[in-house]
Amino acid sequence: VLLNFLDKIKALQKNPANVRNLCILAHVDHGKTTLADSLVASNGIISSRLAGKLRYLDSREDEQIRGITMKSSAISLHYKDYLINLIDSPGHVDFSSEVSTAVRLCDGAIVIVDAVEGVCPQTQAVLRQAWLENIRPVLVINKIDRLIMELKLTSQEAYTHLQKILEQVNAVTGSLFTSKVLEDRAVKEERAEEDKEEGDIKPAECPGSEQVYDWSAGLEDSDDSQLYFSPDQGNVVFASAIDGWGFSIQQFAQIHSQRMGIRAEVLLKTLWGDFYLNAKAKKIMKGAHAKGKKPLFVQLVLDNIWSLYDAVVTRRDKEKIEKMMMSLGVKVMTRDSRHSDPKVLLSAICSQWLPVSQAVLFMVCDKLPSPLDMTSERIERLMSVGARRFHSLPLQTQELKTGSWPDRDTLRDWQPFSRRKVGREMPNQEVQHRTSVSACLPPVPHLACCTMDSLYLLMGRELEELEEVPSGNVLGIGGLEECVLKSATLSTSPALPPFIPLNFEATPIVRVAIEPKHPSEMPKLVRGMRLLNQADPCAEVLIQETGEHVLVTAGEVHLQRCLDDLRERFAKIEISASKPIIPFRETVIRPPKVDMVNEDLGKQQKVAVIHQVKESDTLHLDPSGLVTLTTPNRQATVGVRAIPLPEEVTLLLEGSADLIRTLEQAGQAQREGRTLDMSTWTLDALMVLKSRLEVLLQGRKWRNAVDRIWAFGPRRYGPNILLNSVEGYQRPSVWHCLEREKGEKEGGAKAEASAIRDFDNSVVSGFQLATLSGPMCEEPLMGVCFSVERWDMNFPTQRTHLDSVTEKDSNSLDASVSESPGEAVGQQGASGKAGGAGETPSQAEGAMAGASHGRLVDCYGPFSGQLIAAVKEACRHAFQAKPQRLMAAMYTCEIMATAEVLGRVYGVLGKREGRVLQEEMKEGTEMFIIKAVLPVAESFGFADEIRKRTSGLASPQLVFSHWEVISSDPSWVPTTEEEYLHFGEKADSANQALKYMNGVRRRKGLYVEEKIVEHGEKQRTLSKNK
Ligand SMILES: Nc1nc2c(ncn2[C@@H]2O[C@H](COP(=O)(O)OP(=O)(O)OP(=O)(O)O)[C@@H](O)[C@H]2O)c(=O)[nH]1
Ligand SMILES: [Mg+2]
Repeated sequence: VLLNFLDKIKALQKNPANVRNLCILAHVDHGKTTLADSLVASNGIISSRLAGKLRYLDSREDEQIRGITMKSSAISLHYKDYLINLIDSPGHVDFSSEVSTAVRLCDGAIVIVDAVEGVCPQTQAVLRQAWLENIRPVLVINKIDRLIMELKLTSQEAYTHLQKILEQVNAVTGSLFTSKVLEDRAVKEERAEEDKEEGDIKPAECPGSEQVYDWSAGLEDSDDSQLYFSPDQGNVVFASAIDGWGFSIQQFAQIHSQRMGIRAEVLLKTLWGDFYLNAKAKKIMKGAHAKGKKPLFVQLVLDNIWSLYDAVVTRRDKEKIEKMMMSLGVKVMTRDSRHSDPKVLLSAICSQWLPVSQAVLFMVCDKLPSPLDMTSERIERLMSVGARRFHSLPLQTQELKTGSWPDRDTLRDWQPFSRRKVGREMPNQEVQHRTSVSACLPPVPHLACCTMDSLYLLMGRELEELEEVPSGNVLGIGGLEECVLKSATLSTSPALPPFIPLNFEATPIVRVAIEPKHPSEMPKLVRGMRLLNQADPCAEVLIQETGEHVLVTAGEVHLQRCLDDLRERFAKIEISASKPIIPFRETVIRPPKVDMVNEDLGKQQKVAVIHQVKESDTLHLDPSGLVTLTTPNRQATVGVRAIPLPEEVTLLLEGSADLIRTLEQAGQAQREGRTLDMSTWTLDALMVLKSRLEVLLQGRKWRNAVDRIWAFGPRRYGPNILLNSVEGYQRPSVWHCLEREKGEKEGGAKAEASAIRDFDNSVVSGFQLATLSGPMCEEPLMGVCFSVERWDMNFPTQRTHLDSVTEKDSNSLDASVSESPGEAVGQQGASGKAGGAGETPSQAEGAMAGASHGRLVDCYGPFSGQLIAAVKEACRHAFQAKPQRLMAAMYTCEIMATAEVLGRVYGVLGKREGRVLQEEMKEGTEMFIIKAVLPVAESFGFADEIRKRTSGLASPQLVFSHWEVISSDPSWVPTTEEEYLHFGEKADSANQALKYMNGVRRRKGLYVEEKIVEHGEKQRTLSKNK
């Protein structure tokens, strides 16, 4: 039988017009795997009695135990003369990267929605993902049995409820569509503009409308009727996967048209909607709602199902059941009809009457496109990596869009999924592959040659080796583990650019350090982690400077799966993982007005803050927060001030990281004398970013700030800014390269060819280092602007003998050491400027004394290195001169709970420092939806705790959302009597920020200021009393 089956599949593979590649997408637990079971059973791979119980595609042990899917799995099925390559994806947020992979491989998707829960956060996410990949969805509204048995709705109520769900789903699609139309219009304008540049516009086509920005333009004339889910379009199936039934209204239209003598097309148009049957006139009329009549859908469809449930499950009326089975023409086995569980009989009847697999498979073959129908839009999108525009790709590459397509694959795991376009694939054929994860902006992207060992048909839990796979199919490829990391584009032609990277919705945020139980097994662990990194699209593996092996995952459940994978598949050793490492950010804020006990702070705070910076001969601080630092060789002095960025600016910068990275690459290209061929869209987006920054950075402090931006950091695209406030130092701003990309002539702001400019890069590097790890606990900075207000260089004019350097230099050092106390006194005096000003002469002297220094190297090492260090230190001190705060990563979660357990949910949230944002009743149900934010640091075990406290009624999905400043000041200590009383001597009871900070410092092996003996007095009194 199996051989037969294989032959059939192989034969079907050859006809791409009849191939359907599709995935099942939904929120967690909405019944994807259960539905897949029914489809699998229709091919006889599992028995239909087990369908829904086996969850065949959840083949991992942990998937079966936890009852959720963690990895996508694929299976090939046949239906009539169609071949269906089906991928079941996980619904839990932690695994949303699996969904990204699945949608890339498919042309269509089955989106499932739970009839009770309706549209949930992940439903929206998967609809968005399907949309972004340009794949067509069909809808299955599942678990309709719950409306009958759990919510005990009448058929009429259920109809209203189903209508609402359909509206919700269509609302999501609608908003995606609108944004798409707007984007398309932008692209069209871009084309028009380009054509104009090329000078071949036809006047009739260009009615000067570019200036008119009508938001609705294009909306009216875009056809969206295909887009929405509507039962009469045939793209909606109503189902109960667990009871094995499902139908689309076509089926009922067919049944009733024979019975009632009404044309099937008429019924098809009226079965869903506000229509009713006028029995006397034997006519279908509009306006059921207004006239209080039963809609056709209720009368002809739902009522049948409702009475079947009533007879079989609720009343167990043997006679009635017999009658119904007669009229439906259904026969069941005696052991089913005698079974003590009425559900067995029910599903036996239903799966014959309205088999869900037939309804779904028919819809899929009828409505979803074949691989041949792939739109040129999708192909163009796939090939336009990064900021490149499709037109600027080599001609040879553009040709690939039409005509014969090379092979296209996305790979994962050891039997990676992949997908073929046109051409025949043979084992041992050499192909080039490029990793599509790399940014690929340089014209010659990462490219390697490899040979495919073997090709497989993916059959859920099994693999079947194949000699060849015709194009348009999903397949497994063996033997690529040496050359593929996470994902790759395979091609026989080097002209094919790597496909755009996958859209990931999840951010890896939970990190743990991993160790083997036995230290000698370290090499195995290293290898295992490398394999894991390759196989999992979302997990990150890195080795920290401290030598720790760190694993970064999307969430707790994902972490658990990765650890299991490491133990059982990749490393095959015992491992131990540290507690999760929580990321923090460091920032500065404007001086607060009140302290921890809500007392007015006044002037005293300022003094306290400033004293944190210890001055020395090369370091000076004025009370306004300007830090001046001189390099050890005295050749350069920088003055830096830290300024908190407005919150909106930080948010904007964070959200625009990719754009800023592109900007940085353009700058790099410019420095090397190239251009990047940015698409107009990217250029526009950058200009918008610039003008939004200009709007947000208002006020005297920020005058011209946007044009003075020197760099972003850390890693050159982070949410911190280096600002050029040096008087008289002209350097082109970061935006300068845009002009060149636009093709304009280079403006007057030519780079200043001064000696000082050569070291520009060192200042940027210093800033990058400073923002990469802050002084509080060496975590990255966020939302800080470092304004460089002074940058003096004193270069010796000529070189003399090097042997005199050391001596003279040490002299100068001594001199300034003896000077420094005087200066410090001067600083404490009223005039802040005096310190800064008084320093310059000594500086100049120092430089004079060292006049014989080599230009770049002296006893302190290369000069650029000194400057980097000086800028870094200056930034750190400037940071410390301001009130510092920690920022915590926050999750958002949506929790669905019934009224009874609401209080307990709030209890758990409160205990974990969570904050409720919103609470509303889910329409048509007894459920409340609570939206809350929760610090990542407090989130471990949260989902479990909520589930336990609410006996499984509420289950939250945590998604990383943003960074938030922790309001308490980690450096605060009680000073007054009252404060001692209130907080105790250590004051750590209330200081969450200090707790977090010390936690991080301890982990990193940094010095922690802490009392070691606690409650010393209490111990003494105790022993005395004995
Ligand atoms: N009442 C009812 N329960 C169902 C139905 N379909 C699935 N379930 C139940 O819903 C639960 C989740 O089903 P799964 O098929 O594992 O859901 P899933 O969407 O694959 O979940 P993930 O893969 O973890 O996202 C199981 O307990 C099923 O028995 C249905 O039609 N009616
Ligand atoms: Mg599943």
